[in-house]
Amino acid sequence: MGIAGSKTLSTTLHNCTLWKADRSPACRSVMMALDAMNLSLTEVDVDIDKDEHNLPEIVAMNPFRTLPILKDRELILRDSHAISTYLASRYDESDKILPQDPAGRSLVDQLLHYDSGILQPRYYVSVYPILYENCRYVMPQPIEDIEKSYQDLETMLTGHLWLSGSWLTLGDITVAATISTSNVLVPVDKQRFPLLSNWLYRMSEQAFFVTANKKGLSEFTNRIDTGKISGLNEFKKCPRSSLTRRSTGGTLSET
Ligand SMILES: N[C@@H](CCC(=O)N[C@@H](CS)C(=O)NCC(=O)O)C(=O)O
Repeated sequence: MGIAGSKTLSTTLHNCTLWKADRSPACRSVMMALDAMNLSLTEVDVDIDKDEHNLPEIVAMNPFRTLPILKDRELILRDSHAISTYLASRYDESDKILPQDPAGRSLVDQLLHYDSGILQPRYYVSVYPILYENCRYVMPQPIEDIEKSYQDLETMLTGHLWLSGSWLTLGDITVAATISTSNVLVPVDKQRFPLLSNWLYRMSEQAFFVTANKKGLSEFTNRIDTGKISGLNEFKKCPRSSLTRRSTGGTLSET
């Protein structure tokens, strides 16, 4: 399963483990990148709602207490953007989703910095009061800020199918994880942001979006709509492979 759903064989990264939570957009961006590159590794679910990201073994790897975390032999990375670019530059041979030429690469980096510096902080300001402070609504200022991002992205998409230009890259994948999640809180208005809305639809049709984003997104939506944690019995802190996740269409099942 590649970007266009091709049936090339998956490469298993035997030394790599990813600690992640499906409802987290940062984690889903890495999972989508893995699926787009046909890479598999061991995935371990960490339940943020049960505070598992504060367990000593997780904090030892990431004192910032955030997910995702990647371990490749002795290397530990604790930022989704660094993780995805590391995996792509080390293990992806296609040179497609992370171009090797400096100009193409800089366009992707630009989007990743935009996600990390602008989109993610605006998303967290909007969602944390709902997730952790019993707030039921997104406040007016965060709505305004998120809509400013939608306007930025609408401008970036003028004359382009993809945020990175003529083909889909890690930049699109990363932004799609954040925006598809922000969209649950502050819906992308089709009339005001037609290019962004169409781009999000195109992204949602990609095979990797179905296998790696859809389930976590509906878990997140359910959490926001009801305040409840869906499918509690599905949260298991046991390893499974990326391949298993993909073969079940993004749903969790035992290996
Ligand atoms: N810039 C970091 C952000 C990571 C981050 O903040 N992750 C969130 C989940 S999306 C988290 O772990 N939050 C902890 C919490 O909700 O308590 C990245 O992209 O990896």
